[in-house]
Amino acid sequence: MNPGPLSAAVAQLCQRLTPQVGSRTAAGFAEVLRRLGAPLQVAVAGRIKSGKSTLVNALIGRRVAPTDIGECTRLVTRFHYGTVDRVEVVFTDGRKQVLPFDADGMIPASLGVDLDTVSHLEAYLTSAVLRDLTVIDTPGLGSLDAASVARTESELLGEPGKGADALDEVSRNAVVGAEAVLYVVTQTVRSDDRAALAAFTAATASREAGPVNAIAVLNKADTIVPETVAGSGGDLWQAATLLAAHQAETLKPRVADVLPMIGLLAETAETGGFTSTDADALRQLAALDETTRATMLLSADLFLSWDAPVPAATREHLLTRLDLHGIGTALDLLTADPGLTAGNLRRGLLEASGLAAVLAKLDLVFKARADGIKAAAALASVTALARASGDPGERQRVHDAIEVLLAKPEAHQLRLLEALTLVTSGQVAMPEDLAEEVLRVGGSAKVDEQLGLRGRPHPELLAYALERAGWWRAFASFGATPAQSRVAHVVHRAYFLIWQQLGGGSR
Ligand SMILES: Nc1nc2c(ncn2[C@@H]2O[C@H](COP(=O)(O)OP(=O)(O)O)[C@@H](O)[C@H]2O)c(=O)[nH]1
Ligand SMILES: [Mg+2]
Repeated sequence: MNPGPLSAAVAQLCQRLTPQVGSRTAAGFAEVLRRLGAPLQVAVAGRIKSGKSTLVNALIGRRVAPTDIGECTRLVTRFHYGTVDRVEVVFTDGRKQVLPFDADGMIPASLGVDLDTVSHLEAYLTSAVLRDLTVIDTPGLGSLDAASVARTESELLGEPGKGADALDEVSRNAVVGAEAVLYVVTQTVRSDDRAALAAFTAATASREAGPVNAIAVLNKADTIVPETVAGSGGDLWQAATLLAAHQAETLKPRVADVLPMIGLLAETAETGGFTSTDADALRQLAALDETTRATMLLSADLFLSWDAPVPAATREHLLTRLDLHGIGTALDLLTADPGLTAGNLRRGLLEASGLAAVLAKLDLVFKARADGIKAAAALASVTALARASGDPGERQRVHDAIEVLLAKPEAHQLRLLEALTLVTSGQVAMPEDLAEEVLRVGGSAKVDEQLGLRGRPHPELLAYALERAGWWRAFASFGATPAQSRVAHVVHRAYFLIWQQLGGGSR
């Protein structure tokens, strides 16, 4: 894992300071260094049963996280890259115990140990995605009843112990420890969805973790009734896209984007859950007359009970692996091309799942920004460690070192990320258009994207950078509250540095 220039600068700072601080702070620095060198930690968060574990399986290309029921769905599991597949139970006292996978190659749904003694699970798998990202599956923020939603929120807002239960505590720790969040929502973003997201952005921002970078998926797109979405023209994916765009508006600026997705199809297509037996059964169903097919697809009950040449157990299997919409998609693909191979049918289903767009977004938002995200999180931890040390001399030394680092032009990106966190977490209120601008400038390492002028000619970039630099300086001096002013100064300097980088000011 290549840490990148910003992470390297913070790592150097930690190493240089280590001999000058007490042993507790030094131990903290060692942990910061370890995290700087590790892949970006992405927590998959969202309400219970929104499809988090299903999505985790699709991402890592293996059906290894139990979904739906079982005690492991109530635990945090960290998925790391490892050359030998292995799962460990980590107990609250630090003990570890290797866990065998079950017969299907999954983490067993039941552990056979007292859950109260378990901290979390660690899984090591040879999955390409895990080389760049450590994926953290969480039990879920928010529960089915309002009371536990309120509990979760108070937990997240940093009032542990106040009616909090152990489950929410572990979720919170996982998210607080994460450097980025993939938030799973379904159909309507409820107010508690939004509140939970706001709460954990605030929690992570005010704690040691630094800025939270979040994108969201609108999962279970297959359960949307397109007729209920104005402008969809009765098309499911169009309806899902419209709903996702609407939710992106609602969740902005905490979430960079919301992408529609059918996690179940992605999981089935990506994890070997779709076999040639399944393909054969679907082929038989596709050969049925139009009316019979349409009738069977009306409901799960009809699909299972209608008179047809496919055994009930196979139908049951198809239903759990694809659900009705997925079966319908497969039948359409087979009707269009009856000679479709099982492999191509699987690819067709994968395409219909929306996973490709999610992976591309992950790449763009998380992997490309991993250096900045990790460096800012590390810097926030270093600051917090120094603050907690109780030794004023030590605190001053760390503070001074950070100031020196942040004064360098190449480290301004870190200040910008800090400012971004203040704005996205709501700690500094900004008018929406300005918040968006901060997000844009701080959200990319590419100059044209920072300026919102992708692919535009150089003179245009140069002129715009200068204009915005001037605007933000004026805002910092005249239009802003003191908190806004601090952010504005940082944004002003960011534009100024962009302008310089583009050759402005040189002859
Ligand atoms: N129809 C449909 N079901 C899904 C989808 N994604 C997940 N599920 C199902 O929703 C249930 C809960 O999923 P799970 O991943 O365990 O949710 P978690 O509690 O958020 O981890 C499981 O039965 C999944 O098969 C989807 O996109 N469409
Ligand atoms: Mg789960």
